[in-house]
Amino acid sequence: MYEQDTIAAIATPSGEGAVAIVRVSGPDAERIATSVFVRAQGKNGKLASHRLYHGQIQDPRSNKFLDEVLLVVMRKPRSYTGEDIVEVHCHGGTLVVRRVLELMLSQGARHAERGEFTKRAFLNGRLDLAQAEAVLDLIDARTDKGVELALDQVGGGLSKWMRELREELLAILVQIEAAIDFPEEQIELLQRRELIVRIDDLRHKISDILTSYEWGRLFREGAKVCICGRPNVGKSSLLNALLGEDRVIVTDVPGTTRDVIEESINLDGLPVVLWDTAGIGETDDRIEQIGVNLSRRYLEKSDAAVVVLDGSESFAPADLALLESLNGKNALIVINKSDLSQGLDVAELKNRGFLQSMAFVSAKTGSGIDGLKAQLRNLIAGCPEEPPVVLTNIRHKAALARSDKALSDASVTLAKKCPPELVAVELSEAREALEEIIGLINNDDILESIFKNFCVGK
Ligand SMILES: Nc1nc2c(ncn2[C@@H]2O[C@H](COP(=O)(O)OP(=O)(O)O)[C@@H](O)[C@H]2O)c(=O)[nH]1
Ligand SMILES: [Mg+2]
Repeated sequence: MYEQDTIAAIATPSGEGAVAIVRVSGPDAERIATSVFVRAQGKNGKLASHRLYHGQIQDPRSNKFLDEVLLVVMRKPRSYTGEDIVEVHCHGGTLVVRRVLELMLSQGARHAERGEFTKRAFLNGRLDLAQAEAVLDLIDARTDKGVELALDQVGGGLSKWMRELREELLAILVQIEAAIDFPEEQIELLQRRELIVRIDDLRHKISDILTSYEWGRLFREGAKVCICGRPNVGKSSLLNALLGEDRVIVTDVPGTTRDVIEESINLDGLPVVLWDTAGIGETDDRIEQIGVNLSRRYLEKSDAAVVVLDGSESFAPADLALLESLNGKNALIVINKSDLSQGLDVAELKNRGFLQSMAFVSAKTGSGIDGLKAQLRNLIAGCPEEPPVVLTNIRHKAALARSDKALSDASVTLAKKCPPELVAVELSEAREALEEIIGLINNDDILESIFKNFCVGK
């Protein structure tokens, strides 16, 4: 068990609230907290663990009462940090809770650093590193999916996979090491082949997990979709139709939208930011031209484009120029104004090599909008199935990629019949990268860079 001094901090956000919590953790937590706590109705005796007690906080130096509180002792190891924890639930309000904290500090606690409670939970083996980091993801989560993914990782979802990969890697390593220890037992051809297959298998699993990162990012941060097309094709109308409300001004005067308008929708759990841009096309108006340039920039930084064409008219050169400029970008062609008689030659689109999927809609009547939403979700999220494990942390991604690289090297080294020592070095590198993710190997730099992102009190 990792022993330290006793730390204290306010665990709730600053500002007004019904309740504010002071948290104390460490070997002296119970002594410190109970030395300033007076139970209601003069009761005393040892406090039971994991039970709330009603009473008051009193400064023993002045005998002054600071607040009426609820207090709970959580004795180790059944606590968040794995140490003795005391939490004091005060009345919300900045001053009261700060006084209670100061009192704890005057009794011998030290003010906690950022993330120090969670760091202790990690060092005491209550959480592994990936789980501890997911606590931060949970705090930062801004979408339901983000919460769900973070909760899964706090619960050890990712860690379980990492441990399994590591087990398999260790099993391979054992065989290689046997060949080192007993040099007369050369790695036979068959065994060599089998080892390469097992390494490649491992790499497939890692590669699946690596690709889930992009999926996770989209669901946590949301996808950015740029609605583009030449003026007056109905981009703003389409945004309104997707939102289900009249948010953007729609006129029949080309060039009405000059800024970029940003709105969010939720496509069956996938958060999407929609950018309605000025029309992209030739213009002599200087202000409109600024809008057009802005549109191009937003198009570039979007995850996908919705290219709107006016189905009631034939192609304009600007339509084709826009489609050509997409250059492999993830895009959906939306043919709007399906309520009017159609003048657009759809077959020509395919003949010209624009093979993106198409949606036929009327932003005016709402026809086709639900289908468009489904198509858009599919375009962005690719496989609609959720991967079995989702990588969300850039540190984990980098470590996994390192592990994969080392495995690939090991596979090549094996195939070249190099000495087993070389293979062992590469496999060990792959193993260490996996161990860094769950914190079986850690160093102070990694820990510091992780926990400095937490708030004080967590
Ligand atoms: N009939 C019909 N008119 C539409 C449709 N969508 C947009 N419009 C009209 O087309 C004009 C331009 O629309 P707007 O959304 O401002 O186009 P934007 O310049 O691309 O943003 C307006 O008069 C709209 O009412 C549609 O689906 N059907
Ligand atoms: Mg517009």
